[in-house]
Formats: sequence, structure tokens, C-alpha cells
Amino acid sequence: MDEKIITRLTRQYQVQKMQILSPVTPGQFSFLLGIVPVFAAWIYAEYLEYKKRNTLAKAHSDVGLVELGNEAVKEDDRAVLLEGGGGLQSPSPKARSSTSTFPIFRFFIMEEQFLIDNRLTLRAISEFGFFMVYFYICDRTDILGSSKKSYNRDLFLFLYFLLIIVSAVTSFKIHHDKSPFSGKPILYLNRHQTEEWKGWMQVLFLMYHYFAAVEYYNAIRVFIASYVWMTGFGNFSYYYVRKDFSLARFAQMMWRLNFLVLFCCVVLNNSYMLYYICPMHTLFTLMVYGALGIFSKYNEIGSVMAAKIIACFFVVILMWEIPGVFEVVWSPLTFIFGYTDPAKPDLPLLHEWHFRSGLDRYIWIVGMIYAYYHPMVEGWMEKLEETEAKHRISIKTVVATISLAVGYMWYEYIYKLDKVTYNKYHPYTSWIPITVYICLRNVTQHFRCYSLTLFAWLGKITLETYISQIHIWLRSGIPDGQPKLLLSLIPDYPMLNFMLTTSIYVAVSYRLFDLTNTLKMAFVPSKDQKRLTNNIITAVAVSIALYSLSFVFLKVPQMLVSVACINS
Ligand SMILES: *[C@@H]1O[C@H](CO)[C@@H](O)[C@H](O)[C@H]1NC(C)=O
Ligand SMILES: CC(=O)N[C@H]1CO[C@H](CO)[C@@H](O)[C@@H]1O
Repeated sequence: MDEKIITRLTRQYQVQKMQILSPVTPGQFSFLLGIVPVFAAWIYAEYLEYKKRNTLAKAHSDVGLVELGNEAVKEDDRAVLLEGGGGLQSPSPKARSSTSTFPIFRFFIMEEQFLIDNRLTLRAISEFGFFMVYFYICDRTDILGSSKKSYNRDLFLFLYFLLIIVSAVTSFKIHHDKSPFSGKPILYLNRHQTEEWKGWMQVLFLMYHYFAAVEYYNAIRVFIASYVWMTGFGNFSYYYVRKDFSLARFAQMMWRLNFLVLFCCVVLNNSYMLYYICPMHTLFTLMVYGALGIFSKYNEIGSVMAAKIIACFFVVILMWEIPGVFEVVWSPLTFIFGYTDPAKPDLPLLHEWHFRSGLDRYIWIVGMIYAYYHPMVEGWMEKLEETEAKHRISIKTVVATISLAVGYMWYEYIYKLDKVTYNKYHPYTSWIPITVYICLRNVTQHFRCYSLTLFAWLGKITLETYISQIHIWLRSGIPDGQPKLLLSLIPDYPMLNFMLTTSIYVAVSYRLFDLTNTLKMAFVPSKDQKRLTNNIITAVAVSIALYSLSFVFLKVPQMLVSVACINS
């Protein structure tokens, strides 16, 4: 008994000591080494730009260019279109011809034209660096306070429904989109709908974390399954139709999923698995990519596709259902997927990865199957829409009734189970609520084409809100810690504090979403294979150089000190 208390006290003491000291890691130091010159270069570039504007005749100033740059940042898909037409990196043909050397050298010698041309990129990097520093300050120092979570069902539901009402009143929108492929109206699961779906799930998911609303645990599991379902669905549709398996596309996808999280891991000294959504989506995206990319020539043939789907099931069964296989396959990658929660130090390193990826092991395949049959179901629906009203209404009623009944059964017999038992059934049953939702969401023509833009907007930035919540909305305090605390900017006023931190947090997440895109366009060009390869090599070289430098810088003094200690 006494011993237990003592160990707990020592652990607490260690935690507190860490919070105050939090020794700088080589990764953090290399981030600093990297960001400071970029920041200086950006300031200098702004100055050069300012000077140029003052000297140049007004007609020559490139205000238009700046605006084009800002425009290009706005939208994911527009970005792809604009990219060919010159995003941030290649404003003038003259500058382009001299880019034959690695741009990094032009950066090192601070070539003026280079800095002016890339001013917006430098600005984006600096802003990104600023946010990372803010993350660090919020989560790893005691400059800002923290408070405890508290849950009140009334307040929780009040806030959630309030948001729904507000967004229904202010951002209700009816769409009449045409499909880009067939020119016909998109019948179900269009982009607005999936984004809105992501949005309202995300809000509940985040509030669940903020208020520690443990009673919704099972619902959150279903939401995460829905995201993974969408990964399967969206990526399947994309690769099936576009057949674009290029390195550029692949790099862009990886950038989108892992850019922010990579820097969070470095700056906050966290494991990748702390942000388990990212490795999970990366894995399943890769699986979809692999499933369609291998023998992609034969994707049109039905039996090949069936074989591929069966192969996917086979891989999943092999990896997750047969004990031991998972550990064997992933143990070489433990340095990426290993994780130890400081609060539960005794679990095996791969436990978290096994648990998280296992929960949604099948649902991405279900998403792929739904995507495959999507055109067929749309065909049916079109036909149904053309039949006479009586027939149509009766079919719709049957569909709705069956969905409701199945949904109710699922709720009664599966959802209500306790957390541990529920998790056992989850991988095999999560497709039920998802299917029910899809049927109900689409049951009438009106339902189908409206969406709440506010939720759709939130749905776009789910990845960023997911990652930044841990640091600038909640608080973990120590490396790899689960966010058990709340960030507190206004002590003693929990609601005001909630409002303030939420506003900052959502705004920062939105900026990070934008910046990820801006930087993606600057560094991962979709057309220029050679530049992309150059960039990848440069990135690796710069990271290694910075890391070695920081390592030497941090470790050598330490070693000298210990040598001195031994000698004396
Ligand atoms: C593929 O899945 C990832 C992860 O969910 C998602 O971010 C991305 O938008 C998907 N790609 C497409 C084309 O839908
Ligand atoms: C099953 C069902 O009712 N599907 C509907 C989905 O939405 C489209 C929108 O036009 C309707 O036509 C379908 O009837």
C-alpha cells in the first residue's frame, strides 16, 4: 500500500519536473534551426518587395500576382486546376529558367529575385512555424493555465443542438449540382453531403473530448468507422474513375494526411500513434491505393474487381483475426507505430496500433464496395424517380421503414452494450448504422440536396481540428500524454474560456488547413516530376543536416559535462 503511494508520488513528481524542465529534443532544436532562417528570409523578402514596389512604376507592380496567389490557396480542387497555371512557385518565366540548380542553394545565398518570387511560400512557412510555437507554448509550458474537464449532459446537448439550430438558420443550402462525369444531377452521397456528415460527427467527437462525455463512447466509435468508410468510398471512386496512380498524386495524398502531424510529432516530441486517426487513415488509404493500383488495367472487369475485394478481406482476416500475425508484420515498424501512454506504461508498444486499426479493419472495404455499386444504385434511383407517384412513395416508405427498424435493432442490441463488449462487435457491425444513415439521408429528393454549409465547412477541416485539439484546446502537458486537461485562458470562467479557446482553436485549424494546401502546392507539384524528386531529396537532406547539427549541439555539451563529472 505504502509502496504504491510512493511510486505514484514519484511519478507525479516526475511529471511535474518534466513540465517545468521539458528538455529540448534534437527534433525540436532542428525545427527551430530550420524555421528561424526562413522567418528571417521572409522578413527580408517583404522588405525587398516593399522596396521594389516603391521604385517600380505603378503599372508594373504585381498586385495581381499576389491576389492570384491568395486565390489559389482557397480550394482543394481548384488548387489542382490552378497549379498548372502557376501557383506560388513559378510566377515569371524568367525566374523559372534559372531554377535549374536546386532552389535550396538560391535560398542559401539569399538571392533577391528568388526571395521575392517565393515570398508567399516563405510567409506560409513562417506562419506555420508560428502556430507550431503556439502549440508548444500551450501544451508544453506553464505560461498558460489549464483546468479540469467536467461533464454535464444538459450543457453538452444544449451546445450541440444550439449549433445545429444556428447552422440550420444561417447556413441551410440547397444544391443543384451536376456530376462532373455524367452531367446528371448527383443523386446521393455528393460532396456536400459527405462533408456535412463529417462536420456534424466531428463536432460531437470534439465535444466528447472536451467535456469527457464518456457515455457517448460507442457513438464515437461509429463516427470513426464512418470516416474510415468514407476513406474507402472516396478514394475508391477517385482512383477508379481517374486512374491516376502517379508519384505526384501519391505524394500529395501523403502530404495532406501527414504534413501537420509530422511537425506536431517533432515539435511536441510525440509519437505518431498519439494522433491515431492519421496512421489509420494513411494505412487504409494505402490499402485502397494498392488494391486499385495493382493490375489497374483490369479494374473495369467485374471478376477482377471481385477478386480484388476478396483479396482485401483475405488480407484483413490474415492480419487481424489470426493471433500473432499482426505483431509479426508490424514489429519492424515499431519505431513508427509504437506508443506508450504515460498513464498506462505496462501495455505492449504495438497495443494501441493493433486496437485502433483493428476496430475499423473491415469498414474501408465496405466503403469500396459501396463506391463500386454507386453508379448502379444511382441508376435504380433515377428509374424509381421516373415511376408514378404511388409506386415511388410505397417503395420509399418500405426503404425508410426497413432502415428505421434495422437501425432500432442495432441500437437496442449492439449500441447499448458496454464499451468493452461493444468494441468486440464493432468491426463486424459498424456497417449497419452507416448504411441506415445513408438510406435515410437520401430518402426524399429534398433531403438529398440540402446541406448545412457550416457543418460542411467544419467537415473540411476535420484533420486539422482533430490534431490541434490535443494541444491548443485541450492539454496533454507531457510528451505522448493523452489530453486529460483543458487549456485555460480565462481562469474561473469555464464558459467564457470555452468560447475563447474554441474560437482561437477553430481559426488556427482553418489556417493550418489553408497552409497545408499552400505548402503542398509549393512543394509537391503535380505536373513537374523532376522538381518533385528534387524537392524530396532536398527535404531529406535538409532534415538530416539539421537533425545532425542539433544532435551534436545538444549532446556534445552533455557528454562533456558527464566526462567532467567522472573526472572530478
Ligand atoms: C482518401 O482518403 C483520405 C483519408 O480519409 C482523404 O483525406 C482523401 O480526401 C481521400 N481522397 C479522395 C480522393 O477522396
Ligand atoms: C431510395 C431513395 O429514396 N432514393 C432517393 C435518393 O435521392 C434521389 C434524389 O433524386 C431520389 O431520386 C431517390 O428516390
